[in-house]
Amino acid sequence: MRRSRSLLLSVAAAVVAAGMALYAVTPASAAATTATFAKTSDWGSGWQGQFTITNGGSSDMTSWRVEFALPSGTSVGSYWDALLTTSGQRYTFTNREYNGRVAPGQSVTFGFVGSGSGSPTGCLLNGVSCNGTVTPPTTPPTTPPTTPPTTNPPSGTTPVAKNGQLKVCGRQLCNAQGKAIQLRGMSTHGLQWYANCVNDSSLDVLAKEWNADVLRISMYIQEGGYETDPAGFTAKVNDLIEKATARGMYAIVDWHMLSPGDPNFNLARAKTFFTTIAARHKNKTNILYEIANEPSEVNWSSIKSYADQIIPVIRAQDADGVVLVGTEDWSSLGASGDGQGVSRILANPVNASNIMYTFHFYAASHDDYYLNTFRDAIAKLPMFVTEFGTQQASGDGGNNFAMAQRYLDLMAQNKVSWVNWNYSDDMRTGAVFTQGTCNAGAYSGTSRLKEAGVWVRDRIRTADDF
Ligand code: IDC
Repeated sequence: MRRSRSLLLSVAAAVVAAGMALYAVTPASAAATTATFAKTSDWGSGWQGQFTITNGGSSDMTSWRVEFALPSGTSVGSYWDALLTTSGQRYTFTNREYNGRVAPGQSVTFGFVGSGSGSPTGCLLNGVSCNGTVTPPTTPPTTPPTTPPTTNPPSGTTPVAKNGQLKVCGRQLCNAQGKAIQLRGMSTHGLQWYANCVNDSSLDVLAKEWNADVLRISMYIQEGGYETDPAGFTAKVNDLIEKATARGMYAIVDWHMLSPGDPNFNLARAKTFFTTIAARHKNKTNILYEIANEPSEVNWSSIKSYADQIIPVIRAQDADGVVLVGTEDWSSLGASGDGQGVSRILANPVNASNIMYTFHFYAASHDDYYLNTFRDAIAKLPMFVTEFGTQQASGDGGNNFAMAQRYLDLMAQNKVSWVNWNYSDDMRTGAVFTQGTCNAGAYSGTSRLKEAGVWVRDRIRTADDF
């Protein structure tokens, strides 16, 4: 009896020793796998929080579950990139089908909005302590050390100096004095491709020779955009905002989602991005937020739901910035679909004030049917044309200047602001500069402009009615 017991004990000791040896050769097992929490913004009565789950192990994690408690008076509202079950004050988040797998050394995040002032406690990741610190509420993100201090707009006669903070009044865009105004300007091409076309000298030309009122900063999310390098693209947008500001132009921060067409696909990214941008630039008077470039293959209620979630995130930082909301079927107000987009917006408008809806058109593709849809919308909704071209919807092919002029006349009569696509030297006809212009750094005058460039420059240069 004694003998077999001591045998058992020594077997047990060997197992423990083997286990420890195993642990020693693969040090990064459960102990280094963490779920860390941070409040990415806090507005007193609520906050936005994010968990980062990091696989410190040596094999793939195939699913995850994060559980924690919140004190009474604090609860979870909307959330993203996870599924949620609740039991009283206990919250259990599990992975979505697309983010359950986490390779060694990799991280995934999910986030949510908390109402109240408490923070998560008793966190468990897959049933084991999260091992991460629950960081205390942080102040909104501060300026990254690499970006220069924020710029003050010049005084004098620039568009921003004359008009100040814009506000939607009725269906119009109004300046700080309450006067309805029209802005006209240019959109960049995708910053992942043509950032070399937006620099101090090209923007001097845009502001001083073209007399542009507004620069649209077009940051793609997919196709090599934001999702590949959030910090890098955020820094680039910050830099271009400062450059527009220094020249007295308005800046539209264009969240250039395109494919997939459901803006909710990028909701978590949009929340992170717009929180950072709005916190940094909230004291400027020249920022407009375009939250969804071109939704497609998604119904209006999903676009509205996205807008209803992202606008409070922006407003928590920058209470008075005008927000521009994309519309059905590539911001065609549904004209590229069943044509009923305007009535669906009217029946179920975005739940916020100080917003406008967007319309995009390409004059060689979008004739009277689109123009009539747009005319109808102008009479009923606050509208902003954040993108148009004089050519086909591909941004290429022959120009239809006569059709484009009909749109411009309608917009002038109704003081609808517009932005043309695009201020780059891409090979397509819709890029204003001939190929090679940006490398040559020769933006001044008209010798480097394509036909569409000459045409739109003439129409941006005419006097403003501020
Ligand atoms: C086009 C660019 C083209 C690029 C393509 C892919 O001109 O170089 O390869 O995007 O994203 C839009 C979009 C805008 C399009 C533009 C022209 O908002 O991204 O740019 N367009 O096709 N909607 C209608 C037309």
